[in-house]
Amino acid sequence: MTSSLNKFGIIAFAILIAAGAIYFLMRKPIPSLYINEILASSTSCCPDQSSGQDEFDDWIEIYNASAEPINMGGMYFSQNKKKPLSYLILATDPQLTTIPPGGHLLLWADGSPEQGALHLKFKLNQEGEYIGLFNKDGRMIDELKFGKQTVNHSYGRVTDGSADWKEFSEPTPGIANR
Ligand SMILES: [Ca+2]
Ligand SMILES: [Ca+2]
Repeated sequence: MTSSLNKFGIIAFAILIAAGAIYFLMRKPIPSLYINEILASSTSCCPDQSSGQDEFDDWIEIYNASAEPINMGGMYFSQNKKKPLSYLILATDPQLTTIPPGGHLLLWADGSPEQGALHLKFKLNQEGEYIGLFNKDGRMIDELKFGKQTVNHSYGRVTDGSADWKEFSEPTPGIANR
């Protein structure tokens, strides 16, 4: 009796390990997206015109380094690494939220989600802060910790996807950093 129970336990354990391994191997790789450029304080640069008026909103540019289109709908931003699933990017408009291979997407950090799927529920802190981009399953895609920002200057990767960052006096929202 005891040995058949043990056998059952071992089989159940083996099945559990196999299921875990299959899940681990089958899950999708983390998308090749980068937080590529941000603007945390704007009075004249590149207004958001989605309301019909010029709104000098904060923004976050994302770069798709992969050879496939990537839909950001369903992903999350967070200002707190311990709470990755803070701000959902709505999956209601894939045409808006899909980035072509090698392309860029501008998300407005304007605290006005009613303006559409590209408008986030939070704004960036000009004094500096943490922002992270997280996959649907909570895995981190990319993160950035930035310091105090100059008005109308952006902070971005020196070139798209590069490891080095710099301040840009001429921001390049939605196009390659240069
Ligand atoms: Ca806006
Ligand atoms: Ca850019």
